[in-house]
Amino acid sequence: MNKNMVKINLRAHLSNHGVEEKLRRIIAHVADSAKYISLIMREANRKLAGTQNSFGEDQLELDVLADDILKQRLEYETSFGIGEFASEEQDTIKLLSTNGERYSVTVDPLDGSSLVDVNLAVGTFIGIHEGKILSGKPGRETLAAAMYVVYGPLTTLVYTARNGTHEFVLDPTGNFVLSQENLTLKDSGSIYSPGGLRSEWLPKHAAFIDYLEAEGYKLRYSGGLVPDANQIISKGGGIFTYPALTSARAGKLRLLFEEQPLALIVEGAGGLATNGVNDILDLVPEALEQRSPFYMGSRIEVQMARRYLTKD
Ligand code: AFP
Repeated sequence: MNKNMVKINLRAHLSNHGVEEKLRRIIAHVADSAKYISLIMREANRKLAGTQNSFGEDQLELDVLADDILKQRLEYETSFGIGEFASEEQDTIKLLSTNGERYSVTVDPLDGSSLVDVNLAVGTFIGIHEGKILSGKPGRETLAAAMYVVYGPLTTLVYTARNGTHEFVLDPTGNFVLSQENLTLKDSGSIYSPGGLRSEWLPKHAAFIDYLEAEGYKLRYSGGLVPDANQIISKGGGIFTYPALTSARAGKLRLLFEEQPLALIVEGAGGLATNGVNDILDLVPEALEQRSPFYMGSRIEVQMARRYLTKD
């Protein structure tokens, strides 16, 4: 960044974009929580907590801490109200306020926690919903904003409040400073990020990946959805896939916690996200544990995926 350029922090950006006041406050407070999470990551306690999350996965102490930091901030901060709160680390929806609040929040506090011990980038996903979390409506109608934070060599935050998709970097003074306004995916890119064991892919998905490889797409896969998706978005194109598997027909990734927030962000950047047939944002979340096959990235690759997956 040019030294003489005025730095725009997240709060100022939200105000300048006319984001509704309560929504603005929620985003700003989640960003503050992410700062603390990035600090505790530096203390590098990579031990298991000895507990399991609602999906039966072993939790790290960091998973539990990140979850507490987010939940406590949203529960006790009084400048806005949160109706419901759901976390990938807990098995039920918590009602944080009974005052008929406008927004509810879903969090995946530390996505990719199996990468913590090898010091690869990990992240946090947030979805901010109008009304209840399981409202019987598609994500497209209920998601007011979404964000993710990447804890890598830099801590970066990408958000959309349906006002484009924007990236901020946590600077040494503890401020999230605008680094890229209106991130935009090109119509197509040159990288692919294929999740799931190849031996468990179904034939139509395998044929699509063969196509990408024959076209010369380069493989980029870390095993962390936040950094893998962020790479596609930051490089301006390409495709991330986590398909249906022979052992798991709905794939691995969770609709509410990971896929719909990411879909809002990628659509805000001009890209697409689908389950192979329908847009991810057109799906109706019916349960916290709901999963779906997932294809996200630039338009041409995602449309091509859809063509392969719906071929007779
Ligand atoms: P962990 O949180 O257990 O590391 O899982 C991460 C994740 O949910 C998502 O971030 C990755 O894209 C995906 O799993 C990777 O799954 P594979 O290990 O099957 O590649």
